[in-house]
Amino acid sequence: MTKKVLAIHDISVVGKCSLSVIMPVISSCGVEVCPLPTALLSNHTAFNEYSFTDLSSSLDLILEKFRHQNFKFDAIYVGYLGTIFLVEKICDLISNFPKSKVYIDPVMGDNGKLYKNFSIEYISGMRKVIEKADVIFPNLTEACLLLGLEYKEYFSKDDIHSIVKKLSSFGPKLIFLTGVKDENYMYSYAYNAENEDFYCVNNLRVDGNYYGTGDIFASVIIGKLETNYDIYGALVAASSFCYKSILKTYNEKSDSKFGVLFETFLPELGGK
Ligand code: PXL
Repeated sequence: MTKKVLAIHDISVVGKCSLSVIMPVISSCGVEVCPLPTALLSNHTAFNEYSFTDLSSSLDLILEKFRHQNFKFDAIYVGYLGTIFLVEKICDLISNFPKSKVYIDPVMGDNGKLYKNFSIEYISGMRKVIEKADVIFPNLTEACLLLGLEYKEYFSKDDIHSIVKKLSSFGPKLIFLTGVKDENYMYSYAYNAENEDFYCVNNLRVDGNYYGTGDIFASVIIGKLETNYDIYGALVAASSFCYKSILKTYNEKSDSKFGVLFETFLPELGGK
């Protein structure tokens, strides 16, 4: 049976990220997405201005109908929330679906910096949210923020091993870590706390900042895990899909602020 994922994220109209990439990517893996938008932005927050309309006031109404209709989801996927109110609310929401697998991307920052409008309070809120998760997808910046570690551009493989292990002590059994680099390569890691397996894949570094790729990476992983790929298979599929999209964006000199050129690769996700 086709799996169903409730995806709780913002919609940014311009600058492909969050629901605009999550929906096509997860769908292309052969998994149904039920989008629950938490906010409507003109564009993502890396542009020098943006509008932000908070949609969280509709959440209670939606949840009430979900309860009346007894709607069920195989999984819940939570990402960019943007307000501390929503961070607190999301813990309640998750507890309404005890049977769903919980995937959380603690979206807060990148390249060593918090995104605009995020505070220390938000970081502590996110530490509580990830306790509810089965699987998390921090990038290196978010991992450091969650653990209270100083961000460095380069970490050794042993450091990364200890970072993912510490993250799993918050509760999630499976950690996918992105945004790790050295001079030549970008690395993505997975750590399974249940058997302590630690996986790594790498791709050549491509110059530039590629917005929305964290959302695309997590979406491929979810699409693949929900269609019975193993952890390593999902990791390889996600990092290769992101790499191809980044390389096309670079080769075609497309402005990466507007997101990566992932669309033509969707059929390769091969959902049956
Ligand atoms: O891709 C993460 C993301 C999602 N949503 C919004 C963002 C960002 C990253 O900048 O600004 C609104």
